[in-house]
Amino acid sequence: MENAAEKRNVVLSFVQSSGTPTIGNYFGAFKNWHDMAVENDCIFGVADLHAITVRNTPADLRRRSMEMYAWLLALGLEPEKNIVFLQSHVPEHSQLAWILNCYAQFGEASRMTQFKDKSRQHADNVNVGLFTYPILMAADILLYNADQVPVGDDQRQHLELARDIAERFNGIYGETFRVPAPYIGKKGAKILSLQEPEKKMSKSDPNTKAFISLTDPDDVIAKKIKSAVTDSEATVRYAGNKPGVNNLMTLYSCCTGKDFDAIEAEFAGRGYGDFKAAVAEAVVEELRPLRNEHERIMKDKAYIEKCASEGAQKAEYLARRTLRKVMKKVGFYQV
Ligand code: AQP
Repeated sequence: MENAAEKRNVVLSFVQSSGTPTIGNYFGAFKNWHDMAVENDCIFGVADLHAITVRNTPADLRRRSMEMYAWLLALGLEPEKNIVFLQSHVPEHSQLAWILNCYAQFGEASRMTQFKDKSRQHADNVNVGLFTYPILMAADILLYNADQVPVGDDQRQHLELARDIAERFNGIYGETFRVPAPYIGKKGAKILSLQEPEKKMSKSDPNTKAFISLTDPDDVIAKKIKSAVTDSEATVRYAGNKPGVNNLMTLYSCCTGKDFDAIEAEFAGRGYGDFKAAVAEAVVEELRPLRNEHERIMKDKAYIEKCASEGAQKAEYLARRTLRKVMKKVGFYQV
C-alpha cells in the first residue's frame, strides 16, 4: 500500500455490526471515511468482535456483519485500494487485546462513560467484554500503526485511552506503536436521538423512532422526522435550550452544506412543519443513492465474500508483523 516516494497517512476506523447503521454512523463516521479514502491509506473494518458485548442471535449477527460489510463497499471505499475486512477474520486483534489488557489500568477502564451507559442499558448482562471493549479497540488501532482515526464524538474517550496505552507501552519497551490522533469531523460528530435529543442516536436503541437507519424507506424517514421531538417555541434557531431543533438543523446542514445562519434565514417566520418537511426531503435525497448501491451489492454475495476474504488477508499480513514485534518486546520465547 505504501508508496516509497510518498508516505501517506494510515487512516483506520471500525463500525460495530450491532444493527443497521444510522444516519449518526453515516454523518459522524462514514462520510469522513469516504472523503479521507481519497488521500490516505485506509483500513476499515466491521467490528463484529465488539458486537458480542451484547447478546445476539447467531444468525442475526452473521447477517448483520455481512450487511455492514456491504455498507462499507456501498460507501465506495474501494477494497482494491484500501483494506476493508471483518475484525473476527484476523485473530491478531484478540491476541494483542489480551497483551494490552495487561498494560491498561482497571481505574482507567472504569472511567469510560460508554461502559457506564451500556451497563445501565444492559443491567442483566454487564459482562467483562463490555468493560474491556476499549482495550480491544486500542488493539484494533495499534495493530495497524494508524496515524488518524476518524470517529464520532462518542469514541473520543476510547481513543484517548488507546493513546495512553500506546505511550505507556512505548515508554517501557521503546518505540513500538504509532500514537494515533483522533479525527472528529466538524459537522455531524454527534447526531442525537430523534425522541430523546439529550442522548446520541444509536443503532441499538430499542425505540426505532429514535433513529433513522440507512435502510429506512423514504416514507419512514419522513414519518420519523415529522415525529421528532422539538420544543414549543416554533422558531427555527440554533440555541442551547433547543436540542431537538439543533439536531434537525445539524442534519439539514450535513445534507445541504448550509450553515446555521443560512438555515435560520431560510425558515424565518415559518413553523416546524415546513422545516421538518425540508429536513426529511434533504435526508431522503442524501441517503437514496447509498441505499440503492447497498441493495445492488447485497445481490452479489460472491463479490462481498471475495472482498472480505482478500481484505482479511491484507489486514492479517500487517497485523501479524506488529503482533510479532510486540511479543518479542514483551519477552515471549520465540522459535
Ligand atoms: N449518533 C452518532 N453521531 C455521530 N457519530 C456516531 N457514531 C455512532 N453514533 C453516532 C460513530 O459511528 C462510528 C461507528 O460506531 P459503532 O457502531 O462502532 O459504535 P457506537 O459508537 O456505539 O455506535 P452506535 O450506533 O451507538 O452503536 P450501538 O447502538 O451498538 O452502541 C463511530 O466512529 C462512532 O463514533
